[in-house]
Amino acid sequence: MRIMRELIPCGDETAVALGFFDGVHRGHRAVLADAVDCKRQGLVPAVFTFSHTPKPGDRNMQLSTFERKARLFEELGIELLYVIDFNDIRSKTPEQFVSQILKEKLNAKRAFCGFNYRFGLNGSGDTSDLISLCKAQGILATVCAPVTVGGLLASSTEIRALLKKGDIRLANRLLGYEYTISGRAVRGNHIGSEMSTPTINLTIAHELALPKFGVYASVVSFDGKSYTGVTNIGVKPTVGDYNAPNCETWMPRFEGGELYDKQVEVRLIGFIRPEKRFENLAELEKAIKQDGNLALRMIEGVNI
Ligand code: RBF
Ligand code: MG
Repeated sequence: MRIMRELIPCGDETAVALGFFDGVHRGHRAVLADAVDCKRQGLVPAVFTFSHTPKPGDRNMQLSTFERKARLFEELGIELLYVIDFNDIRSKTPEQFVSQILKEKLNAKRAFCGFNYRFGLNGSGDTSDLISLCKAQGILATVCAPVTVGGLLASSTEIRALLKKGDIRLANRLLGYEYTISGRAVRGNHIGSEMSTPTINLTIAHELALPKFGVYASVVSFDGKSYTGVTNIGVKPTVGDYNAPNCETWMPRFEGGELYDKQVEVRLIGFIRPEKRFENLAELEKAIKQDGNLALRMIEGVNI
């Protein structure tokens, strides 16, 4: 997938999917799939999106880092990604956006967007504006229908709310993949290695939405291998570690080995319990082992 960070012509005829695509959820996937289908007509499947410029107080809002988003686009068959600073185009009217960007830079023949798409100066353009303005430029624009899963609208807002409630299973169904925290393993406080449940610690990208603090059954991947894990997302009230929220995982079947600095992915599969303050470390250790058994049962269907 080619990534363009400047508004320069791409040189191809494109079918472009429009949106911010936070989370690349099932609703987004419908839009992206329509663009990818146009490959059969000889068009290059493209995405036009914005780089996020976080404002203060804007932390922990996004369902995907840019890196994950880009990877998901690529997996879905997108071949060209324009990721543009919003400030560079915010003053363009809907007409200018269509003629100067979709037509002149992306050479779009088809355009696809979600049912609630807005564009141009102050979001003044809506989907019917897109259709008519595109038509005037020889571009066929299509508005994709909303996607519902289990009676819920697949939307970033809905998914954020489900994560906050700890309903990871439904959040994952709306996403179309498992909510994932990834990063390099950092040093923990070493209490875990004294506790017979050594853990792997990841810091959580500051822009990423936080699930409800608590313990989750998870699948952990590194070095091309995957292990069942049990992951605490939170601030560890028992050990008084009230710093930034941490993602800490014990893998009951992992027999040790240095994990520090490894690139790790933690996929959250099922909610086990809320994070709480234990009376002492022995109680906490007992709980972690119990959590581990539950995770093995949930993910591998076994008891140990
Ligand atoms: N810390 C807490 O203060 N409360 C918890 O409920 C809690 N649950 C955890 C569950 C699991 C599966 C893991 C791996 C850790 C948990 N922790 C919890 C973090 C714990 O305080 C941390 O592992 C210690 O610092 C030992 O490293
Ligand atoms: Mg949306």
